[in-house]
Amino acid sequence: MDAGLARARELLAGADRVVFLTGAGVSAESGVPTFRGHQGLWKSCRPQDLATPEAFRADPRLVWEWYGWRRTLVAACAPNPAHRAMAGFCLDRDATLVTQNVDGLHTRALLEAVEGDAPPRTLPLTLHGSLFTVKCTSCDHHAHHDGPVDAASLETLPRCPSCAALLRPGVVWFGESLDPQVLSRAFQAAQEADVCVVVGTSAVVHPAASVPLATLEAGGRVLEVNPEPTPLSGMASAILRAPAGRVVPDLLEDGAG
Ligand code: BJW
Ligand code: ZN
Repeated sequence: MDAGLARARELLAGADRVVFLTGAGVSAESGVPTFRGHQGLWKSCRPQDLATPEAFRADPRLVWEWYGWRRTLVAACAPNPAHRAMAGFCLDRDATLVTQNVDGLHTRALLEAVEGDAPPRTLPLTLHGSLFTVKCTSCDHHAHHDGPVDAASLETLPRCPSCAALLRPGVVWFGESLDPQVLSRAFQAAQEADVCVVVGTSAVVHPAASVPLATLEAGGRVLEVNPEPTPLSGMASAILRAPAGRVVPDLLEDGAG
């Protein structure tokens, strides 16, 4: 076995509690584009035009068109071996999955893993919301919403059933606060974890990128899975420079705990 993988498995074997922090890279092998990097979404679109409350106020039709396109793209994707390995690990071990991803693939992998059995004890903590929910721009209404969105004009965009204001995607944009309960559960899990496994994130967006720091500050270790270096790499006790779908199953397979 590769020395890096052996070291990483050893770290996990000695851990009672584990927290995972994942980002777009974990879904790359499922066909979901990442944000940054050569083929990332931000190469062809500017985040300030699409992923801020100001952008939605300025042009809700354009923003909904983009989110509608991403919904269709993600709906055609399936969990990959990394999602499935993490789901299996979370069902067997004391582990919490925290994700920045809005694609729902971790949840789908978990639900597939428990098919026919009782529902999983906990679902992933989704720091940045979900592509398949909406919230009202005026009242508290929020709901699951995975149907098609007609972004042909302002008049055809989805409206709130309670107050008729525009609905918006149920995601967290730049400059917006994350759900305080979700955030607090993520940081608590990170503080209590012996190991934080960070998979497929550039670790530049905060407060998500601070989750592994909470593990380190509480005396735990960080293990990174990413083909490229990140600001977290220098703090990691073990690093696997490989695509998540290839290496995460080997990392988490039976025997690593
Ligand atoms: C693979 C792979 C393979 C490829 N296998 N790996 C502290 C310091 C500086 C700034 C701030 C700070 N605190 C807050 C801020 C401001 C801001 C921020 O962080 N800005 C920085 C970018 C500078 N943060 C916020 O605004 C947040 N809100 C907030 O803090 O509220 C409080 C507040 C309010 C007002 C003022 C100030 C504070 C909210 C952040 C919301 C982020 N939203 C997005 C869009 C979500 C909706 C959507 O999807 O449309 O979330 S942006 C985008 O980035 C998305 C992602 O979740 C997020 C992180 O990206 P991620 O997942 O890391 O993806 P990539 O593409 O960056 O990286 C992919 C990685 O995978 C790469 O490393 C590849 O190498 C790797 N990879 N293939 C494994 N096969
Ligand atoms: Zn409303």
